[in-house]
Amino acid sequence: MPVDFSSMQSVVVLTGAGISAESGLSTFRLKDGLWDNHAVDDVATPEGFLRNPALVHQFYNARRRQLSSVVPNLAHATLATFERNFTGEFLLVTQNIDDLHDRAGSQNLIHMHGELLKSRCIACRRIRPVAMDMTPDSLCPDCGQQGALRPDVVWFEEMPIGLEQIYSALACCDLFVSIGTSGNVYPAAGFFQEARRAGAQTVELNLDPGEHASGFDICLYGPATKLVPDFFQL
Ligand code: BV8
Repeated sequence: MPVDFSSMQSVVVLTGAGISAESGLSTFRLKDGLWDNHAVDDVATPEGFLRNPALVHQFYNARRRQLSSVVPNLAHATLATFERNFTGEFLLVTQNIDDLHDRAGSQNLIHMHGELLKSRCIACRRIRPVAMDMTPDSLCPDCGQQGALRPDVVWFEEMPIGLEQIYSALACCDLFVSIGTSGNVYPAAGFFQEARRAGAQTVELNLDPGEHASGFDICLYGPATKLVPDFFQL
């Protein structure tokens, strides 16, 4: 179902784990997903990290190691190409902590749940690129503190990144496209309502209907590597 992009001034796209599925990265809530094999409270909360930092580091180390063996897929590439060609404002907000949008060339990109390839020191708060495994014995390269490094990701009950910029983009967008997310996690799951409130057309591109499918103007279902190029007419 083509959309007339020529009349559009501002497009906001939200992505979730589903856009990286065809690159070989696990999603969270589908069968055999990340949450099937790990208790969320144990690996994606500040309390879980305090309780057992070694387990949390193992969970993120395994996901970080996997990044070197996957590449962006056609859906990631399509969004980067569309952004280059689009004459209006384009913002890509991802819930994903992988680097596939970055490697595909997306520029105006917010990782609202943080990034797997960054570490944060609880002691000195410095954020740095990280490619190696971290353990509770890792030393902070800035302040030297042992055991203070954590993945620079947003866990449950922590404040997502870039919300002010995201909400101001949603308040004036003509089109909001949600790709590969189940719509289970807030505040991302509520972005489509903010866009609707601004009078935007809302679109869900997903393998199957998300939690809020009935709230979108256009819903198209199938694999992202087919839906996204078709929708963005590239
Ligand atoms: C917040 C860590 C306050 C990083 C994640 C009590 C206290 C505080 C907050 C809360 C609370 N109770 C509830 C909340 C809110 C809470 C929340 O939403 N809970 C839910 C469970 C009800 N949210 C928070 O805590 C957030 N912080 O609220 O701060 C605040 C906020 C605003 C203003 C003021 C204060 C923090 C949320 C971030 C949590 N961190 N992970 C990591 O390990 O990755 S959540 C985790 O879920 C990931 O980040 C992931 O990105 C996110 C969403 O999952 P999806 O990406 O949608 O993945 P999923 O598997 O679910 O779905 C995949 C979809 O893809 C499916 O629909 C499938 O059909 C589709 N698909 C599959 N294959 C394909 C495909 N589509 C297309 N093609 C394919 N091939």
